[in-house]
Formats: sequence, C-alpha cells, structure tokens
Amino acid sequence: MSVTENIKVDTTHNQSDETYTTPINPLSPKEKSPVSNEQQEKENTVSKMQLSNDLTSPLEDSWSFWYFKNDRQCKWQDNLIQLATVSTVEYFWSVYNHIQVASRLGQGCDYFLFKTHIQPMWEDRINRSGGRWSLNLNKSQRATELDKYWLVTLLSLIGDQYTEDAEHVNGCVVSIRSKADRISIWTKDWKNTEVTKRIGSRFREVADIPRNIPLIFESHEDQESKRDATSKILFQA
Ligand code: MGP
Repeated sequence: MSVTENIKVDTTHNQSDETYTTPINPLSPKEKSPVSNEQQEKENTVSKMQLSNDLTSPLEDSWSFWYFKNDRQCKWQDNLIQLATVSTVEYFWSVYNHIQVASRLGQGCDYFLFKTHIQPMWEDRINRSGGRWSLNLNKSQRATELDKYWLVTLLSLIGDQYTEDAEHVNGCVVSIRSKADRISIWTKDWKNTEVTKRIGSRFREVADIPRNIPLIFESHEDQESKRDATSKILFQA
C-alpha cells in the first residue's frame, strides 16, 4: 500500500479538493530542502517498509495531525481538516515525511498535532482551562529554523518527553504568520502554575531554544476575550 493510500484524510468537513490536498502533496526532494536529503532517505525507507499503524513501536498516546487552511470565507472551525492519526513511531514518520514542511505552508495556515481525543480548539473541554507556550520566530528564521523547531517539538510530544507532566500537554501548533511564525504547546490547566512553568522550561530544554529567545505563556481564556491585538503574558520561560 502506498503512503498516500495509507493516510486517512477526513473529508467530512466538506472542503474543496484543494483544501486538503495542498498539505499532503509531497514536494520533489529538491524543493523539500533544507532537510531534503535526510527526509528523502527516511521517505525511501518508510515507503519500502509499507508502514501502517499496525507496526511495532507504539506511542504512549495516539496523536492526530490537523491542517488549518486560512480561507476567510469559512468559519474558523470549518478551516480545520484532520489529516491522519498516528499511534506508532513508524506511522508518525510516514505521515510527517509525506506532508509539506511547515515553512512551505501559506500565510495564515497552521499544522496541529493533538492527542486524538482532543479537538485542537479552545472549545474542547480539555483545552478550556488551558493555555499555550509560544516560541515566536521572525521571518528570516522561517527558512532556517522553523522546520527544525517544529520537528523537535513534535518528537518531544510523541516521544513522551514531558514525563510526569505529559498528561497536561494537549498538543502543539505551528502557525505561519506575516508578523511572526509561532510554535506553541497547548497545556491543560494554566492555573496549575508549577506544572505550567515546568512545561515551559522543558519545552526550552527539549527544543534547545537559546535563552535570548523568549517563551511566553497566554491562557486561551485571555486569547478568546482579547479586544486588541495582544493578550496577557502570564508566564515566561
Ligand atoms: P490564532 O490563529 O491563534 O492567532 O488566532 P494569530 O493568527 O496569530 O492571531 P492573533 O489574534 O493571535 O494575533 C487567530 C484567530 O483565529 C482568533 O482571534 C480567533 O478568531 C480564531 N481562533 C483561533 N483559535 C485557536 C481558535 C479556537 O480554538 N476556536 C475558535 N473558535 N476560534 C479560534
């Protein structure tokens, strides 16, 4: 079975073909740069292995990839498309290698990776009291840093790097924005300040984020109710 056949694209959101084919159309190896060679090698390996979620390295949790297409004609939630659910290491790589790298997404688009039982939105019961730790990257970092930070962030989640706090980590998001790209980790309960701060420090540690780049934490509640362009920064790591 080819990798494409293996990806379960959820088309129930009534999107146009273009909407959900865009992120899963692989680029040619050359275009996929800066990580092309390494990625291509992996891709060759995974396609040879004909991977599926049935194979043998189960993840601690099952995770779903989502794509947000920035179509301003649609309501925010209608722009969210579930791409695939992964519960093994092998299938994670199969999916990761098959979708566009984040730096190639259009302005206003996002990828989300969330625990499968959690919808990647404020409205989900498990996100309601939560917030997000964010790493903001400027334009020049899109070509050089964004994909690297996004991959290590993904790996830290599926690889259970938040140990005893992992149950407080709901998912992560990469957002392509003209003002600044952003990688965020969504947590479950921002009022649990000890856990929240520990997740921020751990994010910095696992992603090897230099001290001069701030990590900021905002609650979803503030995000939802903010009137101007900014919401309250509750913590920094
Ligand atoms: P954003 O994509 O999180 O940030 O939210 P962006 O684009 O950097 O913009 P800024 O407002 O942070 O400067 C952008 C907008 O998308 C929000 O203002 C909401 O209108 C909508 N939105 C974002 N999220 C994560 C949600 C969500 O979970 N639920 C709903 N209903 N709308 C959301």
